[in-house]
Amino acid sequence: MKHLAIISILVIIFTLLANYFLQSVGLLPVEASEQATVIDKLFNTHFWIISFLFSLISVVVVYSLIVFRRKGDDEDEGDGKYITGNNTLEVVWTVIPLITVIFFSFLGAKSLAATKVIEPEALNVNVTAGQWYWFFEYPDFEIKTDTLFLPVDRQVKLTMTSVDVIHSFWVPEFRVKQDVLPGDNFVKELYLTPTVVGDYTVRCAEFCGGAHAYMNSPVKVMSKEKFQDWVDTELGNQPKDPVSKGQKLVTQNGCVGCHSSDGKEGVGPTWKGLFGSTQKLSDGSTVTVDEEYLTNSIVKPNVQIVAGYPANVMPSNYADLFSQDELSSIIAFIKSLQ
Ligand code: HEC
Ligand SMILES: [Cu+2]
Repeated sequence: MKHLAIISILVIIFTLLANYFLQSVGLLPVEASEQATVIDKLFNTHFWIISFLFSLISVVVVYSLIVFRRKGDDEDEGDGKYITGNNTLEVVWTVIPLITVIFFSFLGAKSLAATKVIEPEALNVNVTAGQWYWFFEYPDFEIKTDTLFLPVDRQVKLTMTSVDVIHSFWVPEFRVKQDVLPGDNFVKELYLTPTVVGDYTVRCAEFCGGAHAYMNSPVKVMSKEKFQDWVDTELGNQPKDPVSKGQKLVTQNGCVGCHSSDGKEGVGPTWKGLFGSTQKLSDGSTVTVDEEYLTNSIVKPNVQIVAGYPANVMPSNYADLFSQDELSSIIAFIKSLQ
């Protein structure tokens, strides 16, 4: 009884330690899709079971080795007790694993179903795999590309086919994986809802010949606005006149969260009637708002501070963010607000 108590406590401690170890070695990359959350839950449950089984076996073995070893003055070299069968024990060690396995197949089926939930407003992308490339088509926009561009937080439905052998579409951060088969009868679908903006890589996860290992393509998950921007660029729908271009830029880059175009007070001064006016600065001086002043206010926002407004609030990285052309479009837009 004493041994059983000690072993139970040790098993619990080692289960916790083993699980902590499994969680902290970074077995899984970032979780970047809704489907990944489902899969990771399952993974984590497995980690617990693995930790427990590992501890149960190794603790009992190591404990027996140490505690039940032959002591120095022990002269008895006879055999141990001969045991032939124990029904209770056999039923227990059959039924417990059986229930565990059935439970996990239930969890597995449930998770699989959760990764296949279809949302009606999903973005359609047709994926073609070939030796050795990925190719993507957006039927709604008639865009073709070899980089997979995806908007964040919107489901995408990948309709996939291969032109030659079997490939497999896999972005580890999204967790879900799907074989891509040749032939019109074997078109496969995969549903993804990216949740983290960033750059990923789609790999081929099915050996498909010589350059299989290099069958990688970039996957770019971007904000909804950036995605729309990309679509507009691809379709040649970008505004061409500087004022509309500038308006688009200030909306996309969040300037309008602090600056109004209609005279309303905000975190920063309104842009209405700004150009050509005389602006009071916090050091008591005044300036006439011209193009040079506007440029400086955007790229070096902390040099000249408008009186009555806080310094160091406006982001100071716009010099790196905007090209010369974009800056002049923004200024053209501000100028137009008379
Ligand atoms: C987090 C809030 C914030 C954001 C975002 C922001 N600004 Fe500002 N901006 C300010 C504040 C506060 C001031 C006033 C203090 C100063 O002069 O730095 C200011 C001042 C300015 C001025 C000078 C205005 C005047 O009346 O003289 C211009 C021009 C300007 N911002 C343009 C921009 C542009 C273009 C963007 C986006 C690319 C932007 N700002 C984004 C807060 C912001
Ligand atoms: Cu392949």
